[in-house]
Amino acid sequence: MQRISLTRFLVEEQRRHNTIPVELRLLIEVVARAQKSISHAVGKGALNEVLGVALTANVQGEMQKHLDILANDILLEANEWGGHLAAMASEEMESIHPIPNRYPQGEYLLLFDPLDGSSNIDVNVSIGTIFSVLKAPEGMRTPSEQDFMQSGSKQVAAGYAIYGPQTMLVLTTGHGVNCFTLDREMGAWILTESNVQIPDNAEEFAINMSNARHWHPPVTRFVNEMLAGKTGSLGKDYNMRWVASMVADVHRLLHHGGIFMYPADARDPDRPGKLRLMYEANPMAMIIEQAGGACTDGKQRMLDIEPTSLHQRVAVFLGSRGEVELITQYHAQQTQDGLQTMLQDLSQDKIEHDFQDLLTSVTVQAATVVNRKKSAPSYRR
Ligand code: AHM
Ligand code: MG
Repeated sequence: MQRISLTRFLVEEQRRHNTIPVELRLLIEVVARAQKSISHAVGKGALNEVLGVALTANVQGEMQKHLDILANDILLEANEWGGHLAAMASEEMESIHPIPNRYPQGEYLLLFDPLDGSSNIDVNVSIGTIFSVLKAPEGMRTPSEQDFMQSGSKQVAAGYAIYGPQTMLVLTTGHGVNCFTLDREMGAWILTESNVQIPDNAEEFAINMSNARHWHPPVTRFVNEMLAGKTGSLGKDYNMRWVASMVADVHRLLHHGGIFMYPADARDPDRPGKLRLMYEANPMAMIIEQAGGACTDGKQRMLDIEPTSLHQRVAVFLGSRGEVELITQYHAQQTQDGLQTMLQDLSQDKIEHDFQDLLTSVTVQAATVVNRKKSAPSYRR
């Protein structure tokens, strides 16, 4: 097998498509180097004394693990000095991290979830690092949160590293999806899968079933249809998997086909799902689309959503195109049905209202006639 390193791949990609300028290549290489260090720390586990809860909470109010913080620090440190970035944002930090003045400022913005699948850190189940790269807006001087408010379609690169039985890097720069495996002895990322395409024929779904009682009707309907198997309306037997690490669930369905769902539910109307648009949904959506799949929030294409805040949460439906289209259609149908009922109620109200008006006016007229009659002079015959 010819061994193509990450650097060689990126250089040749630039020659082919002209979409990876040197700064972007160097930036991706630095992120990939940081991911090697994180992989090393994760691999050491208890030997590194980094397992367990750190007794701090992140901006989302979730308990941080030692490794969450370590991974965050590794990424910050590795990316600060290279001169390719203007600022970074992380799921683990409240506000953005501009590049300190002592280093040159570059033209890119980097976003990351340093260690996704936190609940699996201490139990030796696959976890990962997700990242997304945006171009800083033209003319930007001091980076602010506002500069990050760009839809996912503006991403120039996205990827994740998965720390599992093998450590792998899955990357897109807008021309397909490629996977690299970490050669641990050599310390090198080697291209092991080119142009990954998500199979159309989905037979797996991933969702946290314990939330079923809170789901909205379109999700309940869709999951019930999948559970009905061959004899149901979808005519297929589906298998279910839930690792509770998005990277692991997405990595599996990228290869097997299927649909991953983390829907919004009825518990808290102000919380549209659990996952974050900027650190999880957008980079995964870019990867999935580049692999021929689809990703929506149930209503619209994920990559078209205009973000309003850095830590914004969003419902996620991603995977094989057919399944994602179906659940999105069910959401649209629910909205349509809701509107129709509203219209019906409205027109019912209107009929009642008009009838009341009519009744009032008839009563008034009748009263006038009666009064007129009463007040009319009575003639003796
Ligand atoms: P995290 O970024 O704090 O690890 O949370 C995100 C993770 C995803 O990887 C995974 O899909 C989901 O949370 C699992 O959630 P749950 O524990 O509700 O099943
Ligand atoms: Mg996460």
